[in-house]
Amino acid sequence: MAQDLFQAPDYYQLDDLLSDEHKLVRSAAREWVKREVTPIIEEAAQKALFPKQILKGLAEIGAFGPFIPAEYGGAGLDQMSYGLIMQEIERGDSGIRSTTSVQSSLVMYPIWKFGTEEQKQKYLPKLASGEIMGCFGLTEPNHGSNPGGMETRYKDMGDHYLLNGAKMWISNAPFADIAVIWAKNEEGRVHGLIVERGMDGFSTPETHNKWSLRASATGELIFDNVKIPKKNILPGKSGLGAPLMCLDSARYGIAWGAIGAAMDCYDTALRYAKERTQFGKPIAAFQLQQKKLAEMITEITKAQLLTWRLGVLKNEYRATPAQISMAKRNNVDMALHIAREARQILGAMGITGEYSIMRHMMNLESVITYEGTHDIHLLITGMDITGIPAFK
Ligand code: TGC
Ligand code: FAD
Repeated sequence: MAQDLFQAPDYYQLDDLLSDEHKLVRSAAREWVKREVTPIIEEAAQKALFPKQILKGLAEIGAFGPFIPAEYGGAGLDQMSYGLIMQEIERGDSGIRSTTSVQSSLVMYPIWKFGTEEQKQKYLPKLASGEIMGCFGLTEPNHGSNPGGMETRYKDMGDHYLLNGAKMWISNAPFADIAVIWAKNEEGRVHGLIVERGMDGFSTPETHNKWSLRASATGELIFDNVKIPKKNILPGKSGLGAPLMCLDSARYGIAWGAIGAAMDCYDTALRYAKERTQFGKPIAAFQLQQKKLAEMITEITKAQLLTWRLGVLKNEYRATPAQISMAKRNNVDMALHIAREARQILGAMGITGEYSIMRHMMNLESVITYEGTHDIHLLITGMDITGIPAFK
């Protein structure tokens, strides 16, 4: 890929709303992405390989469990910092942000919130340093938007649990050392369990032929009479609300991340439009191209404001799940729209790996589907404002 000339747009001077620490954290992540992600990401995506060599660097910039307290190896940062790190990483690639979101919000978060002290001591420091990696199994072949219908079950066998079932579309599954998975007990109540690679009957086949999120490894989790030690259950919370709380944290990070992808597309398109000449003029001089660019920066600015406010609410423990849904839905849709418009500004060059835009566009097709589809988040807003659930 060409040299990384990224300059972050800040049309409404939102930097004034950030603390020095926020800017420092963001700058470390931004520089790291320029140095370590940009040079390798295009080839990784083309070859559909997860670039494992970046894990150490992700840990060093505090991307694994930014909000986890330092006593468990986390960076002990606030939610605004978490969001800014996700923004910068997704500016590089949504697949890398996926790996990071899963590790932080879907693996470390449930262990921290619902785990025993022994589980926290055992897993969190190693997850924070990237020594071990995790994945999160909620979706099943027959239950995506409706996780409450899950069929994966565990039985109490006295000295252990016996786990059977399958999860599908699981980010990090092919290489994860542990899986935080959600299964029903004999009474039909959902609980979280920690499954470790190497347990008999546990396998993680990789999902191939993706056109999207190619630099992220996706797979299945298959449980065939897996014996789970009783100490591996997460005792702090049961019911579907437990995995959904994890999703709230991840969806919040995605709301920020999508802005990163949008900023990269906008910045690339703006630079290209000023440099590319047709009919004796830079294409940026044509009203049609200016309309696209002006609308992009308007939408990015609106998303930045929405998300900054969400960060403030999240820091104050006042952000509701429905507010998070609104931001995830709006920002991912905004980013996908900008990616499509930006690609057109680049003409034929837009379809090549010389520029990041097409990769962002393809990635965002997954981002708009996972962690709750575009439709599901709309229904969550609908339920919130009317009081009537329209899912069923
Ligand atoms: P419903 O009856 O409404 O709720 C069941 C219980 O959960 C509580 N709850 C929540 N709690 C916290 N946060 C939320 N966002 C919550 N939403 C609901 C609710 O209060 C209730 O609690 P209780 O105590 O009364 O039992 O559930 P439902 O079965 O009607 O489903 C509602 C629905 C459709 C909104 C929900 O299930 C949903 O969000 N579906 C989308 C599924 C989804 O997002 N899957 C994501 C899988 S993980 C993933 O995609 C990772 S990608 C990672 C990456 O690579 O970045
Ligand atoms: P479905 O639920 O079958 O939905 C299909 C269509 O029907 C969608 O357009 C949807 O909006 C619509 N629909 C469904 N229900 C309704 C309704 N009530 N009203 C109106 N429309 C409706 N899951 C994990 O657990 N862990 C992971 O790490 C993970 N990583 C992923 C990585 C990738 C690359 C992808 C693509 C997915 C990942 N997922 C993961 C799964 C993801 O969360 C699901 O794909 C998502 O929740 C949607 O489920 P589904 O694909 O089964 O679609």
